[in-house]
Amino acid sequence: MEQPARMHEWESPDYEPSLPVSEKSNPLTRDMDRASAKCIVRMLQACDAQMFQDGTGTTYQRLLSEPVLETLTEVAKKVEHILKHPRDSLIVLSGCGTSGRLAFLMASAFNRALRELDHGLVYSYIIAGGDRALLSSQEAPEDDAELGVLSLQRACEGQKSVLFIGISCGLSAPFVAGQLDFCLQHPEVYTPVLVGFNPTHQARDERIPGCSFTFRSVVQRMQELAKRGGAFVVNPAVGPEAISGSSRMKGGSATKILLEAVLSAAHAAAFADTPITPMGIREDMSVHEKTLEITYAQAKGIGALLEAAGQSLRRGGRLCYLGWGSLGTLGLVDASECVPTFGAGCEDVRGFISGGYRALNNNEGPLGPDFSIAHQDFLHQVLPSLTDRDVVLLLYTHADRVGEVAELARAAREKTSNVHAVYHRVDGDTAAAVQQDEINRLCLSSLKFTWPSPASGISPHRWELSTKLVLNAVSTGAHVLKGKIYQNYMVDVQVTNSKLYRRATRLLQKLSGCPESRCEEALLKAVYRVDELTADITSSDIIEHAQAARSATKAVPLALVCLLSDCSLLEAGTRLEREPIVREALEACLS
Ligand code: F1P
Repeated sequence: MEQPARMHEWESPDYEPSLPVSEKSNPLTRDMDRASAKCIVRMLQACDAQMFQDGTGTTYQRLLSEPVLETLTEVAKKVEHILKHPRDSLIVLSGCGTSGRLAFLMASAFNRALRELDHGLVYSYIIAGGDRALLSSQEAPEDDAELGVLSLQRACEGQKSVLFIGISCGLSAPFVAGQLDFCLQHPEVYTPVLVGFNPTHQARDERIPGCSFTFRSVVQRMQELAKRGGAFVVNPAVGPEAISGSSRMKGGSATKILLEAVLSAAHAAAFADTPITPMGIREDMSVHEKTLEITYAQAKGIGALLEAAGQSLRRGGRLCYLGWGSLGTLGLVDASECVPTFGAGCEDVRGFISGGYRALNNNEGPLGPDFSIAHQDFLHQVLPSLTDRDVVLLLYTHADRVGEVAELARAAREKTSNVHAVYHRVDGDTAAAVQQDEINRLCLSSLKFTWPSPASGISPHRWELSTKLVLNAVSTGAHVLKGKIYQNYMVDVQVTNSKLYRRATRLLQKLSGCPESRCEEALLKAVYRVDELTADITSSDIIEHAQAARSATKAVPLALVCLLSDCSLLEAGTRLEREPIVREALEACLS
């Protein structure tokens, strides 16, 4: 007889009941801030494995639950239809932050597949804040529902049939809510699909300025229409993030797993007559369980990399990702997320991609000198000042120009011994063995992943998810080791939009035990750098506070020190300067 699945602590209805899954703290990572590099990797592995756990016996749908597979099958059929009838039709993937970056990544990859088939391109992406948001945090536009609608209209001008895939891991971004609402109002053109990782009753219910709807009310309308096949809601739970609320991690991975399964199934149906079935989608997603296993089988190597990156950041050094192809894009994405998540400086973690904007192939093309992303830029701007304190991480596959990798490794090695590599190859491939040997000799550590050849049904795309997991582990772990995390909370988060502002206020309440009003007051004082709040400040709304917070570094740690020690901002600032490791500064206040 089959055993009923064991309920995990976070799945209990009593576990942090006021928070949606995407904002809960994960019981597995409670002590992450005190863990060694090796333990951090193990914790991340356990958290990622939750993506594939069975939800039987709980109220949560999971990635592989029947209803989720059924919905994904229906969505794949809609995609297939557009692929077969592309005239005046479009598939738009849209999201904010990481969700928008993944929308870009997938639209690019599947358009590339179409180009190879000489087929017209049908995918388009939208990211809140435009292409700059691919490379940096632009969180204010996430609150702007109207902007969401305008960018959707712009992307779809002249189209007669649009499949709109809106991604918001927390079912929370007003930018996406606005777009979904617009689709619901124009069903003759738009079929909306929502992708996120909370049950619908946990969708955000906060009023969106200037709108008559909330995210939750839009979801409810979608659910009604879904009964008639006019809309689709895909919202399995994947468990709380390793760092509370950091949806760039599992949220991003699950988005990739699930949408790639849908789009691959649709392409196989349209171009190879393979029928789309829930079982096929299930198999495609399940392969990623194996991707996780193969990746974390190298936990020791990942741990060593994380330790090197952590040491480097602690000593004021930099972490540079030098990538090729889509792995280069993943490096850019991971680096961009460190600023808002950990309060990192823009130079702390930087990504560079071979071929720069030509390879990125983004809608807006080159974004100017503030966004230099080519390897040439690395050679001119970073290499001259590179030292042993800095870490260089090469990200490539056997299909890339390995000679170029060796050349860059040589150049970096002249400046720092801290050169490392993450290299993927397909089983049986021995190309460029000589250059590969040279790269191995130049690198202090090399993580080599060998994937079954595509003939066995595992496509080379798997190395993208694998690289995402490694990079997320390295950048998250390095910041944990730098002391940027308290327990499993991001204490140095930027409060640059309403979601992050609310999260920060909640965190202050939790860690200080003070009432909400006092916490918000302390946060505002830290954002505006004043000891007394003026009427101007108190009469402003969250959007204005979030704007002011763009230039306020360390607002949350400052507010917390003020609350815990009942001191002035000046005094809190001095304490944090004396003890820049946020966790230790807080512990000193708590003890
Ligand atoms: C969008 C997002 C996240 C980012 C941060 C701010 O979230 O930009 O990608 O990590 O949490 O919000 P969502 O709409 O996908 O939930």
